[in-house]
Amino acid sequence: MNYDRHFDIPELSRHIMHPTILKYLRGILGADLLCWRSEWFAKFPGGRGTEWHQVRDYSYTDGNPLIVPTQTDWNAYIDLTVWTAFTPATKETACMRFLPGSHKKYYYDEKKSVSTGRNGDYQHTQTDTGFFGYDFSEFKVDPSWDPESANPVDMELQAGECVIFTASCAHASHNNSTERQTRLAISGRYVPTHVRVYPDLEKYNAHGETFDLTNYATVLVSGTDTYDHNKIRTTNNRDQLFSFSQAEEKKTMLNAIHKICADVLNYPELKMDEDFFDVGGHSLMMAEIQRQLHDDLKVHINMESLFRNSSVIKLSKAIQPTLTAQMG
Ligand SMILES: O=C(O)CCC(=O)C(=O)O
Repeated sequence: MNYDRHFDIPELSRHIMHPTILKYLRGILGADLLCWRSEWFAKFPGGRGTEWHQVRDYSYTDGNPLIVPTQTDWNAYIDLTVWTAFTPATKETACMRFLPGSHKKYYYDEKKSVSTGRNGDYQHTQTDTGFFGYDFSEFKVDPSWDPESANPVDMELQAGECVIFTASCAHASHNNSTERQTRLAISGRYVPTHVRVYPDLEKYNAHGETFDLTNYATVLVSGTDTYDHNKIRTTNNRDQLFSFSQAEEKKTMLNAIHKICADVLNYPELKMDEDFFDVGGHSLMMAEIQRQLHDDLKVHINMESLFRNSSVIKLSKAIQPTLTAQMG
């Protein structure tokens, strides 16, 4: 499995901290939150969809619970997954499917002993089961229950959109019936800080792999941790802080705007408050700046406003309301 790449891919380090994601998570789970895992899910052309499953504490993997609340009941909804489409997710390319209301009842019992998946003696990429090496239907409480008869809802998403759900809600994905379109999604998994993650485990087995937890840690994505149940990492493998603060966001944006303008003006020493027309700018260059702002930063500024705000600082102030709206 491709777990926890937010430690080594800077874009994912930032993705798990995205302000819009956190805004919604805080609204549901409260202010103090950990990201305990990220996973990516690729569905290649012709690939099989993920089988229906419902997960409470991830003990389906090898029998050990992986997330255990300390302040609420075992069956309280303490986990949220943010599944973000990095490519369009349609019925054809394997969008997610959910059974509305299914979180209120356990259709699957993850603690059951099953014959497939737990022996660890395989590579999930080489198995033909519907759940990465497991046959999740073996966990069904009532083997005759058919999820397809429980009114599944398809969740089609554009690239960049996400769906937030508790893994206790039965979910699956369609097959990828296309010939050429891969569907890629990243799931970020979050819990409140009172939850113990991988409690008392040094390693665990899942999907045919053994995961050593020696260097494992959670990331505090919001608020404070007063429980001290889990190791927390503040930087990724490149020593970059896990952070997506507004100040940092503004600085990043200012640098991005500066780079576009300095490149287009062919003037690397451009100062932040220097007027573009004083360093050789002309209307064709302004049109190119407008185009790159749109294509690279996804902000539109009209020509009249661009001419009135012809320095990096002024430009950044002029487009700030659009950026803030984009950040939600
Ligand atoms: O993307 C998929 O096909 C499955 C995703 C999933 O089951 C999850 O994120 O929990």
